[in-house]
Amino acid sequence: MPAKSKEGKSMFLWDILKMNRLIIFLLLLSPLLVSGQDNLEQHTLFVLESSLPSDLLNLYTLEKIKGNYALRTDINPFYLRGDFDGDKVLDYALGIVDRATGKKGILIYHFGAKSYYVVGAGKLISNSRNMDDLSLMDAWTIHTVEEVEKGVGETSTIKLKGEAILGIKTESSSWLIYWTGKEYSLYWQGD
Ligand SMILES: [Ca+2]
Repeated sequence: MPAKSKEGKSMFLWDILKMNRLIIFLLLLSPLLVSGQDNLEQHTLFVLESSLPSDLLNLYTLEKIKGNYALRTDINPFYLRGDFDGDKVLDYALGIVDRATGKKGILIYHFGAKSYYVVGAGKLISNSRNMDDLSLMDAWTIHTVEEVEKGVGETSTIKLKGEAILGIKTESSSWLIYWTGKEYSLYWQGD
């Protein structure tokens, strides 16, 4: 049946042409899919930035800060308020990501003193066993109790000058980030 075989052959060629068109279409579409993810990320960052209190936004949008650090989008809440230096004025702690290394940390703003500190995000944290990245922290909260129990592996106890940040790796470990009067230091709580 030559006519049938001819038709079958042309159908086969037609299928290949359709397949090629589909592949070309997908190849053309792929950059759009990637940029769609970028747009989503940009939108998330825009929403978070728009949600910042104006005092914290003014600090964050300084070129030397925003130019070097992106907002951390994978922690909730993405900023905390507490009196970290103990001057009775509420301060801010904001989750950030070092743009150069992707290492995560915290931007702490002493609102009364108008000074800020970067904890982690590529900078070594005092008494942290050489930690410069807080990516492991998947939850955080304010620690308001002044008396701190002696932590696992710690040789001395500490007395807090203000409130501290309790960093948590859920179902694993926790630590305090607290103001010593000169710098932010880490104090392990439990493993
Ligand atoms: Ca304060």
